[in-house]
Amino acid sequence: MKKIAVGMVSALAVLALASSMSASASEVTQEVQADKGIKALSIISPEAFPSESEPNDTKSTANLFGVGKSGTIGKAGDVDWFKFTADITDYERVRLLVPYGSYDYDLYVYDSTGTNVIASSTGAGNADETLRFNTVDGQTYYIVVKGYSGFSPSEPYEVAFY
Ligand SMILES: [Ca+2]
Ligand SMILES: [Ca+2]
Repeated sequence: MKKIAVGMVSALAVLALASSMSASASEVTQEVQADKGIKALSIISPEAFPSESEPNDTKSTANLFGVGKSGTIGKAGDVDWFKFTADITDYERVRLLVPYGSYDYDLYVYDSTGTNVIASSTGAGNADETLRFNTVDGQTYYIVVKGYSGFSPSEPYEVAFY
C-alpha cells in the first residue's frame, strides 16, 4: 500500500509540475515518452509520420521521405520505396519499427542508382531494424521496406531517422 501511495503522490507532483510550467498535457506526455527510447516512437505515432502513398513499389514511384513515414506491408510481396536527398556529408541512422505480430519486415538503403544496397538490416522474426550509412551532400538515397514474411493492410510500421 505504501508503494501505491508514493506512486500517487509522484503522479500528482508531475501534474502539479506540468500546470506550473504551463506546458500542455500533450507536450509533457511526449517529453516523458521520448525519454523511454525506441518504442516511444510508436506510442507517439501514428500522427508523427505521414503515411506512405501506394503505389511505391519501385525506385521511380518512391515517396518523398521527410523525417519519417508510416506504412503497411499490405499484401504479399509489397515493397515500399522512399527517397531523400542528403543535405550533409556525414551519416544517417534509420530505424524500422515493425508492428507486433507474425511480421518479419526488413530495411534496406540503396544508393542513387536504386540498384546498389549500401546498408541493410534483416533481423529475424518480429525484430525492429536499425541501420546507419554514410551520406554525401546532395546525393539521393532510397530507403526501402520489404516484407520478408507476413503482411497486414491494417497494422502499420514506422520508418524514420533517429
Ligand atoms: Ca506499402
Ligand atoms: Ca508498396
